[in-house]
Amino acid sequence: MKKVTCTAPVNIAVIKYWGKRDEALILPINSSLSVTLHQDQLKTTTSVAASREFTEDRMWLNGKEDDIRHPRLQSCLREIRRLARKRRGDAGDDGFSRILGYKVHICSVNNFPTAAGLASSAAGYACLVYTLAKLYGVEGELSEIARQGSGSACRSMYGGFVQWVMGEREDGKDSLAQQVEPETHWPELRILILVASAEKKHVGSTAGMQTSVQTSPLLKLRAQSVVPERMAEMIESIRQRDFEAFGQLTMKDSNQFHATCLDTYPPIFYLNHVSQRVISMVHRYNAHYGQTKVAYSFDAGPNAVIFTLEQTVNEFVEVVKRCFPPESNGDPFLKGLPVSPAPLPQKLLSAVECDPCPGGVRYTIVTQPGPGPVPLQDLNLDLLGSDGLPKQSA
Ligand code: 2P0
Repeated sequence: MKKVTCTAPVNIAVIKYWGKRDEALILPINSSLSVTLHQDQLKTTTSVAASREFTEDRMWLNGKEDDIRHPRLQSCLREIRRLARKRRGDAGDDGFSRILGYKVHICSVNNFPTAAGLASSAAGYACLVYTLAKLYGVEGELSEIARQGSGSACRSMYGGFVQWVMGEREDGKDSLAQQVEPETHWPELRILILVASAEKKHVGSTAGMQTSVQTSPLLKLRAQSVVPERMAEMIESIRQRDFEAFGQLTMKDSNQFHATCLDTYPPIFYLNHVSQRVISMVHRYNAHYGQTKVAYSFDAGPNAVIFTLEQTVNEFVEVVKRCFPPESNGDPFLKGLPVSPAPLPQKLLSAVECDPCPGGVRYTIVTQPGPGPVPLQDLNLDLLGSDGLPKQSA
């Protein structure tokens, strides 16, 4: 039996992907750009084993056996095996070729609750593709395959700041992720995830974007005339570490994405009353300082992702606690990077004054940009036992 274990990160888009031009190959109608989050706080771990003894391909997700026949999973398996055959064609029988004929067992877990509504498909498919590539000894460009698992997964194949170039070809060979800057480029950047609700989202991304493509004129305008310019501006703001430009553009792009959801017919609502309060809190905070010190972004759910700089974290967390007094349910309100108490000047307090909404934010994860997928260092932490079955079940 050959076994490999790797981990992969979550990413948050600051220029959003919403809408496909090809459903089967997962080709987008616009390019997008994201920040890869640090795996110390959020990651997927995947173990893959291949053995002559296995009679079928099998998969376990977060401790429960899942259907391996899922079409997108099958696309990834098929494509990576195809690539392995092609790239290793001339290498002869070096051990990799032999295991290509074996069935695989796949076991994957997230270190964050799926119920938190955080995008798990991006980290999940990135991790699957990266781990399979290591198993079969495939090097080089893999984002094209991760993309076929889930669009946003291609951006989780790199660390730091990553663009997914939409490409032009019909076969998708040029629809790839590229690193814009590595995670070390902007060391002061911090990301706070304000987990707003445990509700399951009403409309999944795949179905939601399909309806948006069919019905929203705003989405068409966005893809054709807004995003191309914004991509260039966003890349420039990152290169310059210009938080004012980066933050403004991040908020505007999140807002436009949610406007296209509202422009979809029937409309899709991902933001809730907590999200709206976060938006208002951020704008009041920035207005008090007369500059963009904090920026929000929302995906297909009500959780807020906050971008800010290290020097602002302590004070802003105090503001969050004022607006959303933590409800003690035994769990800590703050997870991740350390936060220290900070005084809130009276003038600032009045500026951000709001009706407190107790428990509106369940907890906050503090993190920073991080690296792309990596092989697991501590081999004792792998997920499949010597019998090829999960060490732990749900
Ligand atoms: C993004 N989202 O750019 C956008 C912003 C949600 C809002 O990518 O159908 O799970 O698997 O390609 O990647 C969520 O969509 O959709 C997403 P599929 P995916 O991060």
